[in-house]
Amino acid sequence: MSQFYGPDFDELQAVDPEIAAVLTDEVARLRGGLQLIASENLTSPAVLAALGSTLSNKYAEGYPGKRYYGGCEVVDRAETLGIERAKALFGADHANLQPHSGASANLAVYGAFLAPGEKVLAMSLPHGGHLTHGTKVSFSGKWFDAVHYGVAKATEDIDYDQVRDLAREHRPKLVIAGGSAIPRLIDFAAFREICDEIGAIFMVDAAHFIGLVAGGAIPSPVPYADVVTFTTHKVLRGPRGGMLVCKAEHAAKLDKAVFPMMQGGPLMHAVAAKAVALKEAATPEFQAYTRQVITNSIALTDGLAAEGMRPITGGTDTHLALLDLQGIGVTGAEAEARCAAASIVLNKNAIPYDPQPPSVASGIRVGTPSVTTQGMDEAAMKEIAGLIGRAVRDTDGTAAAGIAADVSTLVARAPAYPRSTAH
Ligand code: DSN
Repeated sequence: MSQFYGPDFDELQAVDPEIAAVLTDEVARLRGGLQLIASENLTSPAVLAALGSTLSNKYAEGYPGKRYYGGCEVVDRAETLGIERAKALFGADHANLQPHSGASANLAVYGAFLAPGEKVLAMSLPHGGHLTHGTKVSFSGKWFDAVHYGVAKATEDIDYDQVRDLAREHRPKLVIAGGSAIPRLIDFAAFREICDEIGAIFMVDAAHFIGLVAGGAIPSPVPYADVVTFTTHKVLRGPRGGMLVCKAEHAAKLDKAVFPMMQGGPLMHAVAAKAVALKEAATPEFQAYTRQVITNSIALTDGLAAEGMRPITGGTDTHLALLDLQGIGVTGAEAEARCAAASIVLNKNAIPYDPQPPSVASGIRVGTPSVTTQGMDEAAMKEIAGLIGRAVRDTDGTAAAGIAADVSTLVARAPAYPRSTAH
């Protein structure tokens, strides 16, 4: 018998059938529809096993070999393996696997380098940035003085002239590149040059695309940035959580900012699961996966353009695309709801210079991490584009059931979690 005391679904069903039903229903939901949220993925059974383990029990405040609790010698091995794997995978001097989320990792960077009230320059949320990059509703905008750059109207891509002008004018202490709706590659060298000119710390929030970097499918920000923060659950396909890698000179400062400045005890089951994901990400299979994610993303974007949806920036270089639906007279909110009715899960998204409020939005965001994990290819992307095209035009809901049936046929060919018995 195995020494491992891990997930036992029968036990959960006996103790708490209501929550057991939530778990099986969620697997059924994942298997029954198309998951096109750009920030989601289907993490592996090995990662899930580490997550559902007794490592969840252990208090381990501190870092490997320097804990504030006894009994950490076993969990230390998981964190040390994870740190070494991250350093090797990303070619980084230092890694911290403890941030509970991407937002926590970003909070730690602010804490390490800025005093309250100091200036940060980052991409504006409506142009593709992130809540934690200085929006007024987040700690980052409440406690720090945020200045925002955006995209140029003509190209819909980052306006590097504006970044440089704002940097010279405001002389921020921290400059952030990255966001949650940027379909194109970012010119990290240009940001580095701007930061060097004004003596700013350069942070890349690579949450969305770090998996593509891990797989070697796109260039890495690590050689350019002082610190790279990210989540581990997007293209990277690990557990829900955060991480950061940084230059050696910032290691001690950032470690102290993660713990004890911003967080208490690390979630050691999550740290172990991140280590598993980092091992999986170092394989040739994962590298091929990341290349296919982009191939699929381009195919899906082309297919959606053929359906009358305008790709922001004219296309994509990454796992995600942003589509402007104004040309077909549909709002992002309508598109999201109509697709949901047809078992297609995606999100409405503001487009640059959007005339609609964010709750309505003129666009949708789609991503290919999950469907690519399921093994779908470019031909499937063309089918998906056609299904989305039908769904968004379904003004009265009469077509939803038929589209959902076609979705069901498509996903049956490449199901999520094929070994699951949930149905
Ligand atoms: N909410 C994430 C996303 O969907 O991109 C970013 O935090």
